[in-house]
Amino acid sequence: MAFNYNEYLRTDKMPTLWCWGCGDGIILKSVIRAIDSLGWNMDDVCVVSGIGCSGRFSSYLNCNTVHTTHGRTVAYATGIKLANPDKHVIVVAGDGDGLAIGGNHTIHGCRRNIDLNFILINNFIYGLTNSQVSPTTPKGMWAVTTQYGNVDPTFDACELAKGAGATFIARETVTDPKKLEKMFIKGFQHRGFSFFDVFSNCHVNLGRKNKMGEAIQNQNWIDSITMSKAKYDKLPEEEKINYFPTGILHHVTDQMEYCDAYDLVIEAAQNKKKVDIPVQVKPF
Ligand SMILES: Cc1ncc(C[n+]2csc(CCOP(=O)(O)OP(=O)(O)O)c2C)c(N)n1
Repeated sequence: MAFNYNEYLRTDKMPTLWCWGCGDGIILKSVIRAIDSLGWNMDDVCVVSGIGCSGRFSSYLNCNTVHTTHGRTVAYATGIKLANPDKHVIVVAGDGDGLAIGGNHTIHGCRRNIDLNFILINNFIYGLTNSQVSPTTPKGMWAVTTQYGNVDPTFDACELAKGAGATFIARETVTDPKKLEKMFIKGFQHRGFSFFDVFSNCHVNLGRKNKMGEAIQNQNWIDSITMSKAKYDKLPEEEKINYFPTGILHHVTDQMEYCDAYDLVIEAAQNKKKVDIPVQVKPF
């Protein structure tokens, strides 16, 4: 029997505002399929998104949703999770939203290891506002704010998340929705900060002037810069600069989750004692 997406969607909001061929719809479907596989009740799910094409994500899912201010998803989601620790909180942010204006919040969400599912929709550009350069726009590419070519180096969002202390980190792309779905199923079950770097195509605003103006050309480019972690690990060091590894990149389960840590603080405050946890000088 065909999968019934409508059960999970606000069908009155269809069609979406996303451009034809946009990868964001693939991510939406993969998230729905993961929620369905896990048997989550939509009343127990809260989706928090920022501003951007990616920000529209929360409008389309028929669950508790908050469409927050640009770059502030993690701050809102932290409050929501602390007040409702038994709910599943999914955060959706673009590369501008989550790494530029909201980069600070993203770092601190990772550091606290709060049980959020943070989906970075990484399309390498500010999509909604028409092609401003983002922290993941590759060096050398055109953007409306880098008309002569972007000279700013980019960075690996997963490495940032790892350095900041996220305990589940994975990357997949919209060109393989099955892998995307599997990644979400695995990461959604992790208790702690799950960071998903999802490469999506924005052939309209990134592709237009960068010789990949069709969805398929932009997706082929995404395929050309990614490979499985197993293959990536075997590459000579000097070749690694051309590729991003995909799959589960980091997963640790021995770090305390933030709602649990906060419970200790509440208990300590009630007993008028200092919280009883060992001193730890590095994240892990
Ligand atoms: C405080 C603030 N600054 C700037 C904007 C304008 N703005 C809206 S969306 C956006 C960038 C969106 O890019 P990204 O986060 O990469 O998401 P995408 O649209 O590509 O999904 C900007 C700069 C805003 N809404 N609020």
